[in-house]
Amino acid sequence: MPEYIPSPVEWVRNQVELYERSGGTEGTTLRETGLPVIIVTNTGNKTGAIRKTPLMRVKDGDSYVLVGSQGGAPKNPVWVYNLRTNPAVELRDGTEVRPMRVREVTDETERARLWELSVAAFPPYADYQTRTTRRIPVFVAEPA
Ligand code: F42
Repeated sequence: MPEYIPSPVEWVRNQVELYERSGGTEGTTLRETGLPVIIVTNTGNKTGAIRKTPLMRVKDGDSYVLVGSQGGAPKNPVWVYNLRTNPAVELRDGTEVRPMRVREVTDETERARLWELSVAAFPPYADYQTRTTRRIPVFVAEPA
């Protein structure tokens, strides 16, 4: 079994800990926004270790949209590279945990639709895109 390496960022690590310890009944929203969060368990592309990444919950039918916004920072979050290398993930949405497969969205029409859906679920994404010159990566997680 690969080892689990918790996030080096304290508030992120704490959110994952509470979310999982409570079986998905506590710690399921983003701070003061009250908006729902999912947890994506992914595999490190360099270490092979297990990583857990909380992201905003953007649902599209049975799928989820994963937005690599990182608050509009100049660089992609490193989980983006993990997902590009290892698309098999486990996705927790509240009390439900399911194996999923992730793909990066490259088709412009599809991306536009999913971006709109993402901004509707979490309005700050629009602002984050204006803060950075990089194109924010968008992935879809589909039931495996
Ligand atoms: N981030 C988003 O980008 N979008 C969201 O919608 C979002 C929502 C959200 C909600 C709640 C919450 O608690 C956090 C939220 N975040 C959101 C933040 C998100 O969970 C991540 O913390 C953030 O995107 C940064 O991701 P990161 O993968 O860059 O994390 C860094 C801090 C990190 O963990 N770095 C590790 C380290 O040791 O420095 C390395 C982690 C790693 O995966 N390493 C790879 C490996 O092989 O193990 C190598 C990676 C490489 O290619 O270098």
